[in-house]
Amino acid sequence: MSLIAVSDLHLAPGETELQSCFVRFLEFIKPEAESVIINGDLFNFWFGYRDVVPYCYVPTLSKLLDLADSGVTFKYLHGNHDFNLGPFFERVLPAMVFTHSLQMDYLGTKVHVEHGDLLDPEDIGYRFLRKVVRSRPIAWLFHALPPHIGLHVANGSAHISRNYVISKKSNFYYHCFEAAYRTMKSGADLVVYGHGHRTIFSEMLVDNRQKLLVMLPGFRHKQLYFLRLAPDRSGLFMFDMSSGKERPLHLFDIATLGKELEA
Ligand SMILES: [Mn+2]
Repeated sequence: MSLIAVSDLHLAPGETELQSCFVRFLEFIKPEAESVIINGDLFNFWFGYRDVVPYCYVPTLSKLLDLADSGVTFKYLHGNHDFNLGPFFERVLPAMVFTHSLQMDYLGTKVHVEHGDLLDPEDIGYRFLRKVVRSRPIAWLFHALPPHIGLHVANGSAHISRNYVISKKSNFYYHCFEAAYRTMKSGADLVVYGHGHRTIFSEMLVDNRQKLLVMLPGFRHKQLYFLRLAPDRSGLFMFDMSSGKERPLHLFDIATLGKELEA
């Protein structure tokens, strides 16, 4: 049995190919997955309305339910595009929802998962915007507007999406490593981020212990990148949407993470 993590797939209305790939991927992992972590930005925009879900996402939602029916559990971390998950994810599926980060133990390895939109402390403008879009008046406005209008406006402004690249001027990746180092210093053995839309697979030595930082990029060149934690086959993998097969990118032995190196 394995734990699977994905991030930043940015599913969007009208882009059925990527959604079909995700549905196919879910079917692919169904026999082995014990738990699936969605590390934010699964959708380009999601708002948890009280009574409706956008019909364009029915293939994804029904496949998630299918996995839940077969015993798979879900953990969903807020992204910056999907932070108001609402009844479907919180009560129907249901997923355990995390607003910022999640810490868990997997086979003795301490795992820290975080979307990553707050890693850059210099990005004051984003922090302000984040507070505004997550405020009660904005949520109230969304509930008050007919869904087709709210979704139209939000999808229109959220298309920064998959091809989004962190600004060259930003020190995002520097902050990423710095935050990971701090998190490892306080005990984590494996740190998993998303948000950057780039792949990072970096072994780090902290307090003479082997640690690992992974950044999941979402889709890259029609491949869905995912992290698998399993006793015998842990690693960063790519799922190819045309062949429906997986390919390992970096494998690692989860039993070595957090272990002290011999002098
Ligand atoms: Mn993001």
